[in-house]
Amino acid sequence: MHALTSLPCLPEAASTPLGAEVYRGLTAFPKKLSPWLFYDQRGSELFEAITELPEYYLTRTERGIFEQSADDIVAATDTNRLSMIELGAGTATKTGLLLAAAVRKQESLEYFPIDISGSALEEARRRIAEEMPHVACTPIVSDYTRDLSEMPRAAGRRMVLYIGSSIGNFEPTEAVTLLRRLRGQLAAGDLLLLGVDHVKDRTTLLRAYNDAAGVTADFNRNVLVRIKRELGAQFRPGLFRHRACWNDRESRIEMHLESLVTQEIAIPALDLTVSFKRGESIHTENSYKFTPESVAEMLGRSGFSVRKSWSDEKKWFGVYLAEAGERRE
Ligand code: AVI
Repeated sequence: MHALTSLPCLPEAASTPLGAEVYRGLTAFPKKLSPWLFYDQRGSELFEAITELPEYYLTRTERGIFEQSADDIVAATDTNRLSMIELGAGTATKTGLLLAAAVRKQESLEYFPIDISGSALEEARRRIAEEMPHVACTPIVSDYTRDLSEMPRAAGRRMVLYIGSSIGNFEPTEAVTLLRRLRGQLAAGDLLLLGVDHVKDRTTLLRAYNDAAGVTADFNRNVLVRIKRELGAQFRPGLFRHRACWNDRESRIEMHLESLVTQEIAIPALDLTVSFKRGESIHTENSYKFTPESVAEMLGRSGFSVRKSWSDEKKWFGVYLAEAGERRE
């Protein structure tokens, strides 16, 4: 005979992506929340502000690599019929340097920016139409982390851009799963241009996630502001402290929100009350840092092989051009 088990009857809000993630994350031990929760309108603005901070070297360094080597990157693709697809393109500001280099080489270019934000893509499309008449830009509004089936079938060789070290916000196994799914949508010989942040001295890494102006702290706490607003939770986000630390064994920066007091937080939309001890934290983000070897290994496990790479003088950031190998059945 089977024992009767009662399934928990959860409120409707727990079945939305946000509600389900918050329910799962805040009832887990240790508590955690997924980094995609950062990116509502305010979170995206705060992230834009982070990219301009003196301590946040990532964006500036990658842009420097493109300024220096965009022509060389395009030359290394070895074709005059290149098209570009960009995952998580946003407003595609850095990409302009690569688009311009491709137009110098082959006169015209098809470019497909993919992003979950329609408004960011519209801004990209308008700017490109104005400034780069030889680029045919077709924006695709889609969440590439869930669905890659909209991958455009452009003529010639496709190069997928996945820049900004976004791959570093996935757990290593998830990163390989995502890259393998991407490989599954490509033909042998198609290309991936991957931007990753390199392992470096701990002080530089920690400063990038602990800026003096407190923008990263606001970005981190914004997840709480969002839970408060969208799920009607009753608490003060200011009673959580932003904490970033370097986990050397896992090669990652971790971000946490640490409760400054013992408190109980009611989240009516989820029919949930969450208790925090003083000093207890919610793990909100991992940002993995790579070495040339660990990038090659991740790409190899995903069906790609590195063809060429570029870096800055200090070797702080890396841009890797990888080729999709033959499919193994
Ligand atoms: C989007 N991603 C690459 C950023 C990073 O550096 O991991 C997100 C971020 N988190 C804190 N600051 C920036």
